[in-house]
Amino acid sequence: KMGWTGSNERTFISVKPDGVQRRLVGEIVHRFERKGFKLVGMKLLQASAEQLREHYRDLSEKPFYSSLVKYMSSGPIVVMAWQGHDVVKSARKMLGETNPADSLPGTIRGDFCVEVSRNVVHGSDSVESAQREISLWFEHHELLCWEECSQPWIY
Ligand code: RTP
Repeated sequence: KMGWTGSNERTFISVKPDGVQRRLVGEIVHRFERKGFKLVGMKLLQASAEQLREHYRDLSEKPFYSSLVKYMSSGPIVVMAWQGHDVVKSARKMLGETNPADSLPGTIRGDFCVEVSRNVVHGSDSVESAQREISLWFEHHELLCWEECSQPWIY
């Protein structure tokens, strides 16, 4: 079997308002680039409460649902689609645990935050969630399926 099996998998990553305000966008993008994943979609936007209620619809019964929607709409977020082998699972590892206090140093949450209610970054928890979330935040034409060029760009 080839090493490229499953390399078309995609996940949805977002830098939450606290991450944008703390200038962590570059740091987070850098980690995914260094890991070897491919950026296939990215934009800065102000999410509406309506979009966020849909994004977090599985959590609608949770006591923190409305404060979560308020937090996520409190400033711009960066939404991204990343592609690569087992990217959903790897990204969750790179993010750390939902609660930063349980996140190991070396993970994004382990390195940059302390509270579950300000945990800097979101990542899809399954391939199915990733597909749902990517189609919720991106138009089809905003996702680019690009290949490494055979031209020698680096000289
Ligand atoms: P995310 O969706 O942001 O990647 O987080 P997750 O799957 O690790 O965690 P989930 O349970 O889906 O929760 C979504 C986000 O809700 C906030 N949260 N607050 N007890 C609380 O106050 C609480 N629990 C969760 C966090 O921002 C969490 O990332």
